[in-house]
Amino acid sequence: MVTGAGMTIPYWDFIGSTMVTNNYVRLTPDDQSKRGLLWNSVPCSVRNWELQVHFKVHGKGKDLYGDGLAIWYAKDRMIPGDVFGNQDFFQGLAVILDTYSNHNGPHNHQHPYVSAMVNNGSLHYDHDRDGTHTQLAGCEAKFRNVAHDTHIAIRYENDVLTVSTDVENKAAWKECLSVKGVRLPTGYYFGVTAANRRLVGHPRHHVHQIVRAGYAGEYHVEDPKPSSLSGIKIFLLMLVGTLAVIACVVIGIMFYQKHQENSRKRFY
Ligand SMILES: [Ca+2]
Repeated sequence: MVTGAGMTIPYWDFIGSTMVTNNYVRLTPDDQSKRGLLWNSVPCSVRNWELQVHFKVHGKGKDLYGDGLAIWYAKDRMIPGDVFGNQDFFQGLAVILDTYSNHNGPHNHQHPYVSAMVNNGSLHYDHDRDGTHTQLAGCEAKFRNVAHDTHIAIRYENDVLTVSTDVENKAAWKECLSVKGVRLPTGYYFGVTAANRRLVGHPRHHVHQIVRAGYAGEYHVEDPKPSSLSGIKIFLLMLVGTLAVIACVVIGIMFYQKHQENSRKRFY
């Protein structure tokens, strides 16, 4: 797999057809057989979080197909594969934005379709059935080839997974799915991947912005990380405090010397 092109982004890695520009990350161009991967390099250490992704799926003409894109919270990162650019049999969460109706199995929804899937590494994502039998829940969302901005928010709080979209240019979140009892560990990585595998219709998949909010005060009790984290925090605070005191003393001495100099000057 080739390394992506363009600028670097701190704490993000990318491979495949991914290209980074000033304004967006292009995961796939409008060509066949492309896949692009973008992964954060810092594992998520908080129990509760929200990820908002501002994205665009667009291309020439009205009949867009492609595969679509997926937003990940997964154990392994940067492994290309057939699940919207990422490896199959993944461990973690996938929120899939499927733009192509493979439609070989019974389901009664339209595409584009947003769905969530949690996997412990044993489940295969079945494109032929559009992932229907492995999904937790899903909803239709018309995010394809629209002129306005499109957003998705994935919120994971107290084992409740909620996915909302803002794709109708109303500047308001619309709940797509909400599932209780979803167990996800800390220490996994966030990523966004996309793929164009079809013979016809290859949309460009762009990511414009990714915003993550964590709720640092809400660690689970059994999570051992907070103590070491707060230890580092205390050390850093002490370091900053010490540096501030040293800076004050140095500035004080300089001010005093300057003052002495000035008062001496007055006598001549
Ligand atoms: Ca599909």
